[in-house]
Amino acid sequence: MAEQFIDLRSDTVTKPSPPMREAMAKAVVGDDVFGEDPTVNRLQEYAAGLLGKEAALYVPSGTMGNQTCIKVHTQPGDEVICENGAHVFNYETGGIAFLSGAQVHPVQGKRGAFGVAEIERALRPDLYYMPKTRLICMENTHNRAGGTIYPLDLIREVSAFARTRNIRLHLDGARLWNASVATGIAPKEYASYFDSVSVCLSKGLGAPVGSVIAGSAAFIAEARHFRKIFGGGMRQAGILAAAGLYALEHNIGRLSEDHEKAAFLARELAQVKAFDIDMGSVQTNIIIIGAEKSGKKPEEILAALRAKGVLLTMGNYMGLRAVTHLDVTMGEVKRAAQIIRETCGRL
Ligand code: TLP
Repeated sequence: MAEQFIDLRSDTVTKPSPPMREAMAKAVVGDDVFGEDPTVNRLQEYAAGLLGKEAALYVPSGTMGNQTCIKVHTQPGDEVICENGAHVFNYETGGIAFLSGAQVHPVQGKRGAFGVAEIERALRPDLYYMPKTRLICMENTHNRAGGTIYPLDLIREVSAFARTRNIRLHLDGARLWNASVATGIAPKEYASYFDSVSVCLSKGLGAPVGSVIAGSAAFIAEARHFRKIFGGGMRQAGILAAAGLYALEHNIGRLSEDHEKAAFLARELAQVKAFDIDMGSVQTNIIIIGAEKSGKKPEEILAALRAKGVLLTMGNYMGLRAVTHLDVTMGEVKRAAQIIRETCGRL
């Protein structure tokens, strides 16, 4: 049934391709809790190399990647600065409070990015009755802001500042590959400004499962401990890691096609009177569509589109979200654009 939909809900909906499945079937495996799965080890070494870090660790999801890193960096009662729309704050089920006992201090960014000025306003003075500002999390690309790319000069500025204040820096790089392909800035250049990085294999890269976190060898040793506590110690995980390796080796460069599809779709949808799209925020594969002017609830619009065979999802406040990915062709994107314009043109 789902086959007949043009599914633009997320780049997480992609399914492993035949050659990826072949790589999975042929994977040499072992028990990864003993550190003996050669394919997992190969994936970790390859990812650490791409990110220019000493070591890396395969984890089942982006959420576990972020939350494990946050756990290593913080103590209960600490404060974590992140952007208002950050995934770690909005979509990880309160994980920072639940798993780390830390609290979030959100700051308002511009298209998901903030600099030293915003951090300085949120920074806690060194007083015994105040929480300690221990960690800053940044997201690149920023999902809720519309797949926006974090400007490198801001990252540099924040990183230099954090180092002088002894504050750790974590990057939620679920879609770092998209930022890198769009800007030509290597993942390891981006990662060099952070103490830890989490990247996803199961979004635009098309693997069925998995993320990788990277950092110093000491950091990853500690992360391995918490991954086990969080239930993420896997056994013959090489069968999944093989898909991740295939994704890293074959599916990064092609993300530019997803960006072209998103740019096309955004231009088409910008012509719908009831929609508001910040075209400047359409920088990679995500489009956030404001629909407040329509006077309709986003759920109603989503249902009307579903009835016509197009799946979108909720974006930020009162908005919708469309995401392009490797399982949706330019032809399907054109068809979706036409259906959305026909369905929403009269709102
Ligand atoms: N994002 C999902 C939803 O949870 C919203 C999506 O469809 O975009 N960081 C970022 C920036 C993400 O966008 C996501 C997933 C994650 C982390 C978490 O990854 P998973 O779903 O593997 O836990």
